[in-house]
Amino acid sequence: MDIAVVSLFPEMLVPFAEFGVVGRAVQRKLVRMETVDPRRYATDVHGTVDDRPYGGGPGMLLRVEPYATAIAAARTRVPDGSPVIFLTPQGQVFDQAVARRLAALPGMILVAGRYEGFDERLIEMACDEELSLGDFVLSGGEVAAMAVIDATLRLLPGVLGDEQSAVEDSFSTGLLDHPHYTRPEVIHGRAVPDVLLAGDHEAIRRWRRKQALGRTSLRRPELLRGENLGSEDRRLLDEFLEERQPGNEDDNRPLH
Ligand code: 9D3
Repeated sequence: MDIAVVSLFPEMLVPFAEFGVVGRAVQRKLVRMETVDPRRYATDVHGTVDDRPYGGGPGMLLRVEPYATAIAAARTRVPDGSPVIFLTPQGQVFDQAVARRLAALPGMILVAGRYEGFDERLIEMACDEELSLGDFVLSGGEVAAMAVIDATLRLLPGVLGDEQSAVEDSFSTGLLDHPHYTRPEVIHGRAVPDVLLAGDHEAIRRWRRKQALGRTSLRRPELLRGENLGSEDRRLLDEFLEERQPGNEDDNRPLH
């Protein structure tokens, strides 16, 4: 996949493309990432990319011309059929289903804004799709672009290598994750749940499924609304909710 990011702060993307899962994907040439800085396409000597809003009001807007030219330059860096995706607070909320859709593309152009955002005519002319990370205020689109890239690249064949974690991940199951424990067996009086130590793998699978269902039901009930739980899932969730009395912290209780 070829990705071009249009940004006034291209340096923000450099360490992102160097480390961890994304860094490895770049190294292995499973993805090509480039940045295009609209300031380089400004027409005046000062490299002006912003201007004051018509109608008044606070803040500055991003001008059409430098961004339109930068996006045209970005088009030459990605395959035909790569959509131009603006990161804006007004966009569709990014989720795992969107990540799966993007992972099937040959490439994409991500456009990150700053200040109060874009002149609307740029969006009308040059944007195929707007994405948001959710209802909170960022200082610009770069962090959102990195989140979109990260979630998308993880779904490309070969990117995760041996860790086939992507398929078993929360959200591919549609549920929140179950709790995890590693050594030591007891810390600050808190023990690892017995079932995880006993070696009964069917019991462990059931316990994890039950925890995942229970936590999803308590913390993110909207994720379960669409789901039609099977008979085992319904029984496990009923058990979880039954066992959850005030004061019963079950396996997580301190041992003193
Ligand atoms: C505080 C300024 N807001 C006035 C009503 C508007 C506003 C403009 C520009 C708010 C944020 C931004 C910059 N945000 C992004 O570029 C952005 C974003 C976000 O803020 N939240 C969630 N997803 C995204 S994607 C891009």
